[in-house]
Amino acid sequence: MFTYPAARRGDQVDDYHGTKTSDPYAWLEDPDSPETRAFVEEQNKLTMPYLEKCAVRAQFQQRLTELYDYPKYSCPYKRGARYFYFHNKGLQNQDVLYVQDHLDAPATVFFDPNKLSEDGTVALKMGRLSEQCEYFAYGLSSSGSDWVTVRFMRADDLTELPDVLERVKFSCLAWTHDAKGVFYNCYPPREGKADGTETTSNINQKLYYHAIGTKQCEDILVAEFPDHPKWKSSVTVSDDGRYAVLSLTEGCEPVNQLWYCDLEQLPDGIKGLLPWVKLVDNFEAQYSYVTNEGTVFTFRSNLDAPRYTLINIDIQKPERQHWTTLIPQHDKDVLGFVSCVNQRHLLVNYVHDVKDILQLYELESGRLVRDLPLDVGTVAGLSCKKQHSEFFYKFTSFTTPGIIYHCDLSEPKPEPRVFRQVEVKGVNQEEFQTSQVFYPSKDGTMIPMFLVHTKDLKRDGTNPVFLYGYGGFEASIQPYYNVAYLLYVRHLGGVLAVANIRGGGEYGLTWHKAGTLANKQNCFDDFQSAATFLIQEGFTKASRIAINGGSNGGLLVAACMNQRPDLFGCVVAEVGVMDMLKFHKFTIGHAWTTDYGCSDDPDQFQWLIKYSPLHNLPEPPYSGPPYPAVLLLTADHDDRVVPLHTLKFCAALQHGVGGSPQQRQPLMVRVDTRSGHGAGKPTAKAILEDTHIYSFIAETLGISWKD
Ligand code: X99
Repeated sequence: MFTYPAARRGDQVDDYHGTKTSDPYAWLEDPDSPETRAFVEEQNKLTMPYLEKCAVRAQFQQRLTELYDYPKYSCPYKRGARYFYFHNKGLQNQDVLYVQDHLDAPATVFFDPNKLSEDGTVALKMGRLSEQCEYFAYGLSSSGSDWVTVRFMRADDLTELPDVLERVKFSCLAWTHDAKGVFYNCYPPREGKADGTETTSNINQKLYYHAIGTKQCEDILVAEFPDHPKWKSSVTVSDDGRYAVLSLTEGCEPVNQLWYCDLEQLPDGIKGLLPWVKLVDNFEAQYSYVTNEGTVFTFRSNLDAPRYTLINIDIQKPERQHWTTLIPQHDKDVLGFVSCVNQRHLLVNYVHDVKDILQLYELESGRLVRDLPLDVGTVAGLSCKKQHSEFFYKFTSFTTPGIIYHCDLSEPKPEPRVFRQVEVKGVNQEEFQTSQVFYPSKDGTMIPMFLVHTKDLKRDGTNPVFLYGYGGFEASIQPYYNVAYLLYVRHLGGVLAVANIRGGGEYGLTWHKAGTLANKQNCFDDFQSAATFLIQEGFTKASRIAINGGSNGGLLVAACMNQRPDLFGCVVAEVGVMDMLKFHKFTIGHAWTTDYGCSDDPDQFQWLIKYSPLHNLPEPPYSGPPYPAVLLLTADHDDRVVPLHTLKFCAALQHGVGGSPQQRQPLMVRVDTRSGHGAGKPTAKAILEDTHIYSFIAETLGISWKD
């Protein structure tokens, strides 16, 4: 039994369309109050010693550090005449950007974020070289926050420019081809701090042009949407440099408006609000710029095509009846990313049952030229440019850290060749087996799931399982390399299961929509059915299943735990959305109403109250089945999903379940500092966090270390 810190229960009651809902821990919404700080401190005082004392902690940490220490590389990309690529020697906190004159030439450091902080908490968020490689514009973020500061450097001699752009968030960063400046987005100044620990709503984003050598206060406002505070905008400068292509979004749904501006038609350059031409002025479908040949633009789109298609629009004949299909929708596979290469080719990715396909097409005709060889897994990176004949792509899978291929289409018989392959040290890939299974969900829908385990696994119904899911925002969870997963399989004798539940984009827009809004329960049913399947198939039993998810996946595992506390042995919910009635009020939460709906609407309130993790916890005294062991994680600079979700959920969980005499498993929260939602997390923090997560799972499921 654990004694949890006492947390005051306030008397706040909210009225949602006549339904009174109490919010006793609303006081935790203020991240700066002494009471909130004390709550966090007391929780950490309980959690951190517990995590540190877990039986496998030292071995896991040592082995994870050892196995994580392998060189990592991104695909190189060419700018001007030089090649740039990211590289991490192994345990460096942040990847370093290198430059070389040609592929066999020695590389030198171009930009090293590790130099910017002692503890690696300053990360490079975005970096853009100008077209002829005169300048490098780059955005830095601190402590994992979404806030970005943009700076500039001369690319030839690496001298810093005085230009600084602040209050940048959810921004594009696009050079005009004359290298005179960049398009970027920022939010208007507001009262109070903006360091990522605040919770204030991000609204009224604006689009600016910053001319090199000027002050930010002189930046040219090129687009704003005062009647639409939730709109976000993003500029792509066309491959030929002539057009600024503007995409407008309202939330996270894959739909946008598409406006453009002919930069050659501006008599004195960019001097004020641009004369945007509205090619698409509604949010019915998504249009992503691929390339253009003169006035004929190619877009990836889901217009009447839930699995996506390529369309051509001649902006001189913008009416719908003139739009043509370049590559039609596939019968089954989802058209993924598309890039133009070698002037007249397209590199096209398809997702076939959650595995990647890569093909080369002709831009002019949409004709398939050839398949590019790819093992079973994921294209984790692709670099190419329309005017260059060569391209690189990086393959990864659960057991392959990365193989980078290089291909030059100017050769007489171009053939992709392995350019770089990192050796997996310490783990023998031969010991692992990856498979894909399809299991039925509650409504009979077949759900794909990847399983990774050692080849000698016995199906004796007792194996520990690590079941991961996400289920939202059209995000597909494709195979990826994660050292901690391999340790779980190899040294904790576990089975990794990744369930491709609805809400994601695995089979396109239809699959996505089947897990949103009124259909959100499908995500939870799919995930619970994964656990049931693994039990029925003899892999495991409920008390040996750990479930894990982050962000929308934190919501997933918390909701599943409330619905079936008996089905899982351990729940690890990272940076989760737990208060479904209030999420839209904080930072960028309003953008997620496209997946979740919003409690302001009476019908949507009814969907949300049914599964909101915070609102579906038991009241004491609780006498139902004991809850699984719970580890919640959040961080003080998470301004994507603000920590209050996890803190309120933790207080309510400990209050509702923590006092029950049958509850033997811990219900804990780990609150990190100088850390955020996940992006840009330094290696040292990532290793420590994974160590704590897996040690907690091993401790609470009763797993011992296997050498
Ligand atoms: C977001 O909230 C995306 C936020 N975001 C933008 C960016 O809207 O990061 C944007 C515009 C332009 C540049 C960069 C950005 N997302 C992304 C959701 C899931 C996602 C998220 O973080 F759609 F994949 N969530 C947290 C959803 C629930 C929990």
